[in-house]
Amino acid sequence: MITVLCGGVGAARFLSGLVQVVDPATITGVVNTGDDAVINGLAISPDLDTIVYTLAGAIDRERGWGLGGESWNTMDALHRYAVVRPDDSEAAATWFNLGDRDIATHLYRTTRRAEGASLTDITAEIAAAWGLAVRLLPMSDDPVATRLVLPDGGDIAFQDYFVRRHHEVTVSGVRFVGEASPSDAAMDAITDADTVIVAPSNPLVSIGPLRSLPGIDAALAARRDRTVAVSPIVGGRALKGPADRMLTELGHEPTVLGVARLYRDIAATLVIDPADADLAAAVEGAGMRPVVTPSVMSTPESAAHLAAATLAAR
Ligand code: FO1
Repeated sequence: MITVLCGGVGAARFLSGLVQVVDPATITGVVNTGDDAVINGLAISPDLDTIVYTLAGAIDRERGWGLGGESWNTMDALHRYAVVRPDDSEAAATWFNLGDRDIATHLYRTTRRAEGASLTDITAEIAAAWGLAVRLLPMSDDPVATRLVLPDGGDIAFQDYFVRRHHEVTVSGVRFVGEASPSDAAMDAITDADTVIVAPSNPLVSIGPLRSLPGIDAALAARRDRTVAVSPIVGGRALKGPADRMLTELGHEPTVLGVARLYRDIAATLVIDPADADLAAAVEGAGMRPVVTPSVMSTPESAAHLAAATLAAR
């Protein structure tokens, strides 16, 4: 059994490679929910949905989120109300784009939440509706909110930072708010797995929320020799999103060495791209065994290659 610790787009592409090289029924994804938000009254779990849509072959590949071939009639209609919205209201939020068909997923999740269903059960239902064989688990059934600390000491919600402000503001810290525990299923998936893979996701705001849950880091450290991490940084740049800038702003080196220093306590091996081969010795010096293999997942074939090389690195 293989368990993959997941954020959003990078993890989704990695899983889409992994299902090509092993039986999908042997794969469990434990997914970050620190990005989750209630927007326009809808419970949205962006990382879970990105993974479901990607594995179902329904993702908009260019954006990396939402459904391909979407229409936006609801968002267009919402603009009518944005002009009458009181200043202190979050109604008619048009900064966060919800496609017409994507909204169906959020309506389902929101209604099931209101009925008292756990996010674990709802996620299984959504994955089944899309015909997925991979088991997807939210990291927790409790709400956890990733918040970005600004230089003035105030903090903002993740989607406010990422989407509303286009991750253009400087951040001075990350906070995870909520008295959350990992779900039993998520914890078991980590402790029982033959191999744990840390997907090429942002170490601070995608994998960080998972690691902030009580017991997760200790469980990973206890099986460190059977855990492989894949660097989301290639040639000093994040493949997608603000991970490189965020690493710098928060005092880490924006390279595979910085990634190794963040992961060395929980994983023995770090997969890095040939573009970073010159840092392999430094990664080793930091306490991780480097494995060099092409890590840019621009095609289904390259994602499958990375997944196979990651499994071979065990
Ligand atoms: N990302 C954007 O950059 N702009 C959006 O308007 C946006 C809407 C959106 C709607 C549903 C969903 O599941 C994801 C969405 N994302 C959007 C992506 C998402 O918020 C981020 O990529 C993740 O939270 C980071 O992993």
